[in-house]
Amino acid sequence: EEKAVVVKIGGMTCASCAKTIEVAVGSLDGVKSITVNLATESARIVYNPSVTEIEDIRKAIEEVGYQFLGIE
Ligand code: 9UX
Repeated sequence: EEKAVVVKIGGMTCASCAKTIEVAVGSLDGVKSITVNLATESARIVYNPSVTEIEDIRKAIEEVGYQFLGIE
């Protein structure tokens, strides 16, 4: 089963920031895809909630230095 969420992210100022988040979250088990949108400061993430919880995604974003601002 897959779930799609849009997460608001703070602290991104360039395309490299977006790429860093894509790699960090995209490498988590259970994350099928992530598309970061710098302009809207958000990311659309498709994942399997029985493998990776939203809490794990929050931690991955914070570990690389950005803010998890909640689910849209
Ligand atoms: Mo470049 Mo984005 O240092 O923080 S990765 S601005």
